[in-house]
Amino acid sequence: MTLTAPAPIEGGPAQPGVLTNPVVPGFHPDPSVCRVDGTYYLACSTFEFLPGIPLFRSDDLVTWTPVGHVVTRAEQLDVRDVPTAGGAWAPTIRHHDGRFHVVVTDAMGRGNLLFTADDPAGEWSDGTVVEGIDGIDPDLAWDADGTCYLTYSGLLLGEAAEGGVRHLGIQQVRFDVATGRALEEPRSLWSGTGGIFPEAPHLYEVDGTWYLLVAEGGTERGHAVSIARGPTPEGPFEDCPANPLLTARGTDRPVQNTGHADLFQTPDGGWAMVLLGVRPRGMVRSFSPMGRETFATRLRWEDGWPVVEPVELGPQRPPVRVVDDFDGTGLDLPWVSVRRPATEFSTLTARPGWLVLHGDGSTMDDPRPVFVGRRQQHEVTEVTAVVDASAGVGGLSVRIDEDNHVDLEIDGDVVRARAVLARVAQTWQVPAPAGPVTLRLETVPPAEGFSLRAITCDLVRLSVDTPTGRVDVAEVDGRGMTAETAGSFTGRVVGVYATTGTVAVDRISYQGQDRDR
Ligand code: 6LW
Repeated sequence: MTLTAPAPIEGGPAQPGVLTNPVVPGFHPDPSVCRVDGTYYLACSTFEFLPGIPLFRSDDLVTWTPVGHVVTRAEQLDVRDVPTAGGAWAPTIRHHDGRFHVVVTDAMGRGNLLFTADDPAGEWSDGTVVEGIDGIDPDLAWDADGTCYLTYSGLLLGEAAEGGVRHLGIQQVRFDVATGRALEEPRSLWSGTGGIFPEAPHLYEVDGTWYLLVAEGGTERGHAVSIARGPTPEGPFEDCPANPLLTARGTDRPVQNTGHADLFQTPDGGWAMVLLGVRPRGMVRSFSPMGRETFATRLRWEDGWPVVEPVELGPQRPPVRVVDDFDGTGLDLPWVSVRRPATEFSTLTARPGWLVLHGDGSTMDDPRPVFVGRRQQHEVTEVTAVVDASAGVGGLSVRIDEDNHVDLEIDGDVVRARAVLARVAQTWQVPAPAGPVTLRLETVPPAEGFSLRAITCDLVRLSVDTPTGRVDVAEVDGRGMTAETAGSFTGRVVGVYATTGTVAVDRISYQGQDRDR
C-alpha cells in the first residue's frame, strides 16, 4: 500500500468495531479524550517537539485521523530553550459551552496554559497562563451549575522545589476559565493509594457521583491507575477497594507501564479508557523503542466502581508504506522538528519536489538540530531517503534526543554512520557513490532465543545504495535508543538532517510492520 501524505493513522483499522492497540502508535503519551456529537478527539504530549500537542479524531474509536495541532506558533508555547523532556506535558482536552479547551503543563517554561478553539483543527488561542496554582497535569471539569474545577498534580519543579523534587499530592481549585485565575487557595484531594508521583488526575460526574481518577507509581514499570469517588467535585473521596484499577507491574503482559488514563463513553453506551503504555521487547522484555504510546481498553461498572479489562495488544494492523515526495508547498502532518519550527531552516519551494534543509553548523548532538522527522510507529521498519548532499553535509537519523541518536550522513566522498548512545560516539565510513544517494535505516528484530544477543529490543542497520548494490555501513544495538535508557519521556523519531551547507531530499519512504508479541 502506498499512501501519499498527508497520511492518516498508517495501516488503518485491523478489524472494524474492535479497539486496536496501540490506538495511536509511536511516541504519543499522556492521552486525553473528549467526545463531541459522537466524534472523539484525542490529544497527547509532545515535550520539545513542534508542532505541539497533536489532535486525532475518530467516529468509531478504531480509525484515528490527525486533525492538526494545538501549538503551531511560538507565542503559544515556546520550546526554543526548554531542557530535554520539558515542554508540553499531559494535555487534558474537554468541550464545554461550545468550545474546545486544552489545558496543559509547559514544563520548565510558563507553567500551566489554557488554550481554546471553536474548531479543533485550529486556530487555537495564544494560551492563557493559569495563575494561582503550581504543579503539573491539569484537568478541567464543570459541575451542573457551571462551576469549573481545575484539578492537578502538585509536583513542584525548578525553583519551587528548591533544587529537588517536592510533591504536594493531588490538588484542586475552583477556576475562572475566562481569566485563567484560580478562585481560591489550592485544596488537597485524595492522592491515590500511596504510590510515588500521584498525577494525571481527571474528574468526572457519572450518575450524580463524582469520580477522581489518578495515575500513581511513576510512569515506568510501577505505573498504575487508581480511582476514588465522592458526592461532590471537591470530595470527600473514598478509595475504590479494588485499587489499583489497572497496572501491569510485575506481570508478563505485552503492554507495560500502563497508566495516565482518561475515561469516556463508547458509542454503544459502554465505557472505555485511553492510557499510556510501552511495548518492551528483547529476551527479558526490558526495552521499548517507540517510547510511551496510546492504548485503550474497555471497562464496565460494578457496585458503582469501574472494572477495567487488561490492555491487550492488537489486532495487528497490516504493514504500512508511506512515501513523501515533497511535492506540496508545506510539510504534512507526520513531520515534526525539535525546539524550532521546520520553516526556520527548510523549504519546499526553493527546489520544487525537494525538501531543502539549510545547515547552520548544528549537528544531531545539538538541542536544536536542522532535522525533520516522523515518529517510529512500528517495530520493524525500513526508512529510505534520496539525498543530494553535493552542497552540504547531512543525511538520515533516528533520534530520541541529542544524547541518543544514530545517523547516516553524506560528507563529500564518504558516507559516514555515527552512533551516539548516552553521549558516547562511534563512527564508521564507506566511499560515497556519485549523485543523489539512497540512504537506508532499518530497525530489525534481534536473534531469537535465550542468549546475550537476544537481550536487545532491535538492531538499527544503516546502509547505502551504490551502482553495484547495497553496502552495509553499520549495525547498532537498539537498546540505547529506548524509553528505558534515554529517559527523555519521548520515543524514536526518524528523519533527515543537515549540519552544514544545503542538503536536498527528493523523497522519504517509511515502511513499518509490527511483530506478534
Ligand atoms: C506527565 C506525567 C507523566 O506530565 O509524565 O506519565 C509526565 N506521567 O503525568 C510527562 O509525560
